[in-house]
Amino acid sequence: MNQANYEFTGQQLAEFARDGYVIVPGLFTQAETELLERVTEADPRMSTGGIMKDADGGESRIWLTCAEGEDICNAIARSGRILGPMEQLLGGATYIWHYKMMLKEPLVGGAWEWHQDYGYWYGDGCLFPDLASCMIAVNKATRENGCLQVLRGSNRMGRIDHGMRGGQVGANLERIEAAEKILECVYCELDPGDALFFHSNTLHCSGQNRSEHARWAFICCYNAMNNQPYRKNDTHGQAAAAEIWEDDLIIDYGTRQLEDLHALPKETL
Ligand SMILES: O=C(O)CCC(=O)C(=O)O
Repeated sequence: MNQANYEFTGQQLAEFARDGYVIVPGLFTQAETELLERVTEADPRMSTGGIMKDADGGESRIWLTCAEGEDICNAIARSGRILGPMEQLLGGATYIWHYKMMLKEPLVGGAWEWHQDYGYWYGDGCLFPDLASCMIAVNKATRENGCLQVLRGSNRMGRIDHGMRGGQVGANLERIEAAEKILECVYCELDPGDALFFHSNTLHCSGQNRSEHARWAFICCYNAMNNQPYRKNDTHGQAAAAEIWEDDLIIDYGTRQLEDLHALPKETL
């Protein structure tokens, strides 16, 4: 895969409209994915993140930002391999809503409740569900270490009500149970560098990580330019439409970032 100007085929676009997700194997190279993993390990803000408890007290970690910068995260989020398909999926110019590292550590990693991302982005003032995400596996994601699960076709249900569950926002359980009876639950097992594009109304969740292996995933989320929140939002959204950056910048910025992180005294991080 690994092409700068990647575009979804008509078949991939039809699959996304029908199923609410598309998996692209090997969208990012081993070198790119390993570098992202090493930058994450070297930057305690990223590798520690904030703790999100699931309903059983399991702990997932999340580092989320929409900060602009000449770094590996922005270079990936602006890669034509994601932005090309995103513009197709969202019908034109898009901007980075946020990007985040989702960390489930071995043995202790927590679950994510069933939810639609638009379940809470609606609350941020976006009038339309014209947002989508691209999850990139940093290390191998399996059923055992809590890979993402999606309800195939749930993107066509429209937005359903959400409420608090544990420390997380989850979708209405009665609706989930009814949907589970008629929609297939797909375990999205991914190899490092594989990408999962999913719609903001696609119901998704993930299980706890009781395995010996970490499950880290980098997720870039986008909004259509013509769907900016009607009220001010300090947490999400970069200022301008995302432009495609040169592909080489992923390795260039990542390498420089890693060197800078290694050069910094630990207490300054
Ligand atoms: O990392 C996970 O397993 C869940 C991610 C997720 O649900 C989200 O980003 O909306």
